[in-house]
Amino acid sequence: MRINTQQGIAPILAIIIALLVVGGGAYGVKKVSDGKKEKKVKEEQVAKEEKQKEEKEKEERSKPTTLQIKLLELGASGQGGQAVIVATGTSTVRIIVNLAGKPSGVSQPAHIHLGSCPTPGAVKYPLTSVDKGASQTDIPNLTIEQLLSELPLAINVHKSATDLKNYIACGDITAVKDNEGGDDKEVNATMPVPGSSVPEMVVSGESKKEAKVNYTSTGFAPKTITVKKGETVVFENKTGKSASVASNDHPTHLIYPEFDQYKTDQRGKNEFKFTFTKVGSWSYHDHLNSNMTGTVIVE
Ligand SMILES: [Cu+2]
Repeated sequence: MRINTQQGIAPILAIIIALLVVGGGAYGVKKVSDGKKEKKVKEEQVAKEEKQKEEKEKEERSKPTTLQIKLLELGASGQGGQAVIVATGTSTVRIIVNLAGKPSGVSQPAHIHLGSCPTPGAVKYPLTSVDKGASQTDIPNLTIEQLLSELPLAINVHKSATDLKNYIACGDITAVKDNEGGDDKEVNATMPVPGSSVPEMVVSGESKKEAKVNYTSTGFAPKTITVKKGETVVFENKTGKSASVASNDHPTHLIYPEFDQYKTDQRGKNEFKFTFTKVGSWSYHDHLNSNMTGTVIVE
């Protein structure tokens, strides 16, 4: 029997062609779908990046720049009020305390304490004493975020320097921002505070002499220094940390109340100049590290 080659091969060829077409088609389809996949991945990435950017911006916007703290009166003091914590510059926090109600005739020590009202713990940051119902304090090297990371903290006002155990107003610091509702809360860092002016230093005598005390990580040197009445002592902080020179006893600073860096316009500075106008032996300490002590003898 003669084999008709043409007839025999034709079906095989047809099958091969068919296979090629199907295979090629499949390959083509795969290629298209790959391309789609790539595009999808790219799109997803772009969307993800956009979302991250948005979130970052949102976070930036929600960074607190002002906190409002309600100060509740304690012991029926009649002196409730409010405190405002506001960022001034990049690394200074200003705390403004305003008490309503009948103002006390005396200056009223105030601090940020560890813990919560009405029984806060140790003093964390001393504040300017409240005078005629108002007080303003700048704390350098601090941000509101940092402050919030140290919670629980409470602002506490004492009845008087001689009656510290009696608390008259207290408010827990919370992360609630003032821009969440409310319309009467416009506050700015330059808001004047009545009664908060820094008292002028009274210098008696004409002595311009200056004595120097260096403060390093090992302490004040010289530890005891003797000066004449009217002489100025320059305390230089070389510890690399925040410090605040104040008369003893910690934390009331009452033996020489004016000799307290926090109460002067040199608050937060590394150099504190103080002119001694009272004869006596004045022990002092670094209020932020109260184990560090020294004595100025004024003759
Ligand atoms: Cu102190």
